Amino acid sequence: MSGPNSEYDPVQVTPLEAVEVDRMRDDALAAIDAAADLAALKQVRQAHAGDRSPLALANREIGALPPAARKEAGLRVGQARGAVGQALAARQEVLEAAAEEQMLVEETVDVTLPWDRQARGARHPITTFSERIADVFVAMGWEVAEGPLIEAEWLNFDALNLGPDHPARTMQDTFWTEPAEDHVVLRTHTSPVQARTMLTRTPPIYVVCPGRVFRTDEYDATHSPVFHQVEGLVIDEGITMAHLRGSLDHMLQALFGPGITTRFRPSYFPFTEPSAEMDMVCFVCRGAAPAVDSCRTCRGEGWIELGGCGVVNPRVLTACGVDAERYTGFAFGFGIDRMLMFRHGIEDLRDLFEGDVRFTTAFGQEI
Ligand code: FA5
Repeated sequence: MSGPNSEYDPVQVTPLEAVEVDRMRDDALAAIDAAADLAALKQVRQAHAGDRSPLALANREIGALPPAARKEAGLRVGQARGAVGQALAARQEVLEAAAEEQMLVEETVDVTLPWDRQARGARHPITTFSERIADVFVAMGWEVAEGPLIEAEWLNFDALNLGPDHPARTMQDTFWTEPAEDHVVLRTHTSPVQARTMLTRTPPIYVVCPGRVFRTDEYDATHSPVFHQVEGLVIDEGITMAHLRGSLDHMLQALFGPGITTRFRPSYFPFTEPSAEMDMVCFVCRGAAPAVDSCRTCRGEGWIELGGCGVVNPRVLTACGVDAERYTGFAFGFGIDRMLMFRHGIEDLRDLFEGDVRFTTAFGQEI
């Protein structure tokens, strides 16, 4: 017969013996110490502090002890688990700091290394400004029209009331292609797009056409043999010079800011009658320059010349198949490069074409 039950039976609760609990704690502390990185520490945490770790299992045994033995065993296991928890937290901190330091070393960028990045291009200011102009009209419901750069002589001149012997043909010095019998030119203005549009569409017509044009002009600070114009054409019933003025005032205010006023000066173009040169008040001195004689933008004029415009000549309407009894229209053709020069205070037109990065960086070109 066995003897009476003692209050504490070490055979049944081996995991709770002091030596055993100390061993579990020391095993855990050694494993924590040995964990070389955060991933290893995660595994150690699982093995020595997780739900199925020896200390957790020992903790569960406490409930099975006689009440008098629970306190001492609970204290022992609790202290051991506390020591493991603290060691884990301390090791976690050390390993996190080490990982961060290593990341900083690995990801260091040596800013003194030679630079080998390919420069990214940017769109040319003439392109972006042309699109901006077109956008102003598109927002009013106009369409963008296009035509070829190499154009039939008839569309560049004859259809626009510039017959072969018309003296105004010499106003635009022309590049002719060979053989001459083909009667093909590099378009001298964007106005042939007017003719093409009228020949292919029926009114009402509201189109804007930015594009490249060519003339045998000298290359200097205000002229280039290759430059850009924007053409506008409206054909509808009851169109007058007032509509022309309103449309252009709107365009200029959208591009140069509110309060920009305009003026017409009498002029002559065979394809418009009456014709005018349009000026806008200098957007820098607002017309004060003649009095103060100091504005670099308008060179003391107070006004900036933009280009030609007028009411479409009925002869042009007829040549292009539009009923001149029923419809009237207006047209304009402005130099985009010159407008851009004024807008940005560019003193020499050649800066726009020569690709000097000191110039183009100001317009977003990256180097
Ligand atoms: C014309 O070309 C007419 N087709 C404009 C027009 C259209 C009038 C519709 C009426 C109705 P002009 O030759 O003046 O007009 O040229 C217009 C603008 O182009 C000029 O005001 C100027 O800003 C610009 N321009 C002319 N030649 C050059 C050049 N070589 N380099 C840079 N810009 C130029």
